[in-house]
Amino acid sequence: MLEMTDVAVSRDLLIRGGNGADTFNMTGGTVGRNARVRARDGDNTTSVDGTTIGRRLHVIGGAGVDALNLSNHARVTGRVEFEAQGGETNCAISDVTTGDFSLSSHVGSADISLLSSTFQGNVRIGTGAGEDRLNIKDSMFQGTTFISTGSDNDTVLIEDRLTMPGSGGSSFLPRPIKTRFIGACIIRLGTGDDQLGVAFKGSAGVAFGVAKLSGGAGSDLIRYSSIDTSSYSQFEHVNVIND
Ligand SMILES: [Ca+2]
Ligand SMILES: [Ca+2]
Ligand SMILES: [Ca+2]
Repeated sequence: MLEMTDVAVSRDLLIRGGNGADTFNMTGGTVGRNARVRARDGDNTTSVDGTTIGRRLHVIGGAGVDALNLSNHARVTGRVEFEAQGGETNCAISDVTTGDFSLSSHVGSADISLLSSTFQGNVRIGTGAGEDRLNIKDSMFQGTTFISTGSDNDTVLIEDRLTMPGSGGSSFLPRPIKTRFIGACIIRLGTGDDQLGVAFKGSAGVAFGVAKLSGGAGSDLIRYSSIDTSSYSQFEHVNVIND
């Protein structure tokens, strides 16, 4: 276990784990340029809570569980790269601003949540084999977003905060949409029986510019709410390919 609290690193930070279980927690503080974590084998968790990183955060896992948590107004000016290897992958991002974001995982399930965050650059998520789950909520994607969940039965949910109940009780007041894909959004679910849900169960809706949603081979379920009202998802152009 390595803990860093309110530490200011003027240039680069490199953390190397061993082959056991490694936990690295960074709370507050700053890194002037790049922060790099090589976690190696074993069950590893890297947490960044409220830290500002001037350029890039690069986390490389090994065999075993790889987990990355970013939270509490952490800010990465350049890019976040998470290269998980074999085994289970967990990634929780909440209240974070970053430029680009990339995540790659391989065999083993991945559980990813992107909540209340802003991605100012391009986002690329590839989760490969294994039953993967991706939940996006209340977040802004300013560049191009590419999501590929690979083989096996995967689930992708894209939501917004709930609408508020109206004074009449049963009706719901529309609220401004927070989950927006400003650049193109391409989602490929790959082989397997996959599910993609956009803005269900009282969600305020999700706004897309250009969306290309592909189920891939298998028995897939792609569901999205009605188009073109203030309280439902808005698509300028959507192309659903269920092949
Ligand atoms: Ca998969
Ligand atoms: Ca799949
Ligand atoms: Ca499929």
